[in-house]
Amino acid sequence: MKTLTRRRFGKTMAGAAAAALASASFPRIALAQMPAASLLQFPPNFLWGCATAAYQIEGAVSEDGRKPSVWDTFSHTPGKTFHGETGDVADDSYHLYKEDVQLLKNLGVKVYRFSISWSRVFPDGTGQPNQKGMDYYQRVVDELLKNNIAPYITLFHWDLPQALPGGWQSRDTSKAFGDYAAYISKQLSDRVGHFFTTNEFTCFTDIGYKEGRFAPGLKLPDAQVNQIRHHAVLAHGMAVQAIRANGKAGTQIGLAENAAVCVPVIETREHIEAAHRATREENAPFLTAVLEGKYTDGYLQREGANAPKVEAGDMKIIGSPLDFVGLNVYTPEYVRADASPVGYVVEKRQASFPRMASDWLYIGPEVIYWAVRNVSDIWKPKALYITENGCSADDVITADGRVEDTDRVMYLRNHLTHLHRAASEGYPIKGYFLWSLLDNYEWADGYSKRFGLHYVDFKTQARTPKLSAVWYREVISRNAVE
Ligand code: GBH
Repeated sequence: MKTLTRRRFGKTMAGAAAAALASASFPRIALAQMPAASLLQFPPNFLWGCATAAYQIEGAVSEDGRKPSVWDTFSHTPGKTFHGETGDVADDSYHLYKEDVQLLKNLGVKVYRFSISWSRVFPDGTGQPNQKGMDYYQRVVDELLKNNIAPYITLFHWDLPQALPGGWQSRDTSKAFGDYAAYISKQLSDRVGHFFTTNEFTCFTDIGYKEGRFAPGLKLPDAQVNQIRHHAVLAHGMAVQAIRANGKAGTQIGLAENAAVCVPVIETREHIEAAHRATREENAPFLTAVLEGKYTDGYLQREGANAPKVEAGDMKIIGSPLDFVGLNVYTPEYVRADASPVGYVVEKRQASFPRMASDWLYIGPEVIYWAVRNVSDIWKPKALYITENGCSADDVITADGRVEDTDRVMYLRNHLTHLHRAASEGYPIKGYFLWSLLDNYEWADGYSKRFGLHYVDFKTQARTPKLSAVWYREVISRNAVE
């Protein structure tokens, strides 16, 4: 890998990465040597995958007619991101997508979740589509299908077209999102069977408009933030209806949500019930609204005069039936039963609670079991996917091109063990998308936090499989975790 220092390395890269994956530097244990009984076997046809997002990997931000999103503007504003880093180049996947598909193929994944940059396809957010932008996604889909990998598409992963007046403060943006979803589903649903509307409501509403740490970097009062949240869930519902009306019959629609995951402090009936109550209330503006078609009384009471203004018909749109729920799962909230009116308390985390390389990434592998179980018990979705799970680690590449990310392997192995519990108890969990295929632009953290199975040298764009990539390939080939 050392020799791959060219900016563009074309076909050699995929070959080199494949060779590194298979190389003697990570000797493989023959499957026959593994006592089958010690493996936690996943259901047949379980879908193993990886996830990425457009602004985090594509680069090519002004190419072929793409116009800025709010993240281009935000990242180019001094002081907003780590060292002022932007997604201008990122992983250059706009040009290197074929190599990236080979990385997926070498892992053996069956599914790949990626997002579309709205402003690549509609540079102004609405109006005329940009054919060249659309063509890129057609090429990516072609390449995936050619390699027997099913594309799962996220329509919105935070990169809102800058041109939309008022952004999510405007109800017109929800409508524009529906129109964009209609267009994409017409273009792609002949070959793409699964769509996610939005990714993680809280990150493009609260964090963007209330805390100001993500684009567009505003700090608005609660009443306005609640209205923004409402526009976001409304946009989701409008997109669901647009895809149903314009996509091929049978197209599967869901969303990818980082719901607050409430883990009972002790697995007893009272704490489990408290975790259920907490799950509904802690997710009231978002997942609960989407899955119930209403805001909880608790949310409306808590917000009082700041509650969102809801127009007739909105809640029905927001609650449009889904084919599946996607959950992005990272960090647990520990909940215990309590005699207060809400009936639960979210515990404060002790200072000693372990975490990965990102400050917020507390480690509690049972989070993935409870994510599936709480959502299933409360709302009985037809199907669930883990749409993201993974971690940052302080990866170091050795002179001979190895990344021994034993901490990431530990993190993933433990999470999959708990996911196995959910599958074996019969919850309808269909697949798992590991975040992420490769190191990428980690939003406000710039390139300082690495989440990939593949190490990316951002100067050369060389991709190197980490130990975790080799490990994940084993998981996939055995359909089991050890
Ligand atoms: C996901 O968010 C995103 O979907 C993905 O794009 C991202 O790369 C990945 O996880 C890893 O972060 O600034 O300390 O307040 C996960 C949920 C919510 C976690 C926002 C980080 C901000 C942390 N994220 N949060 S902090």
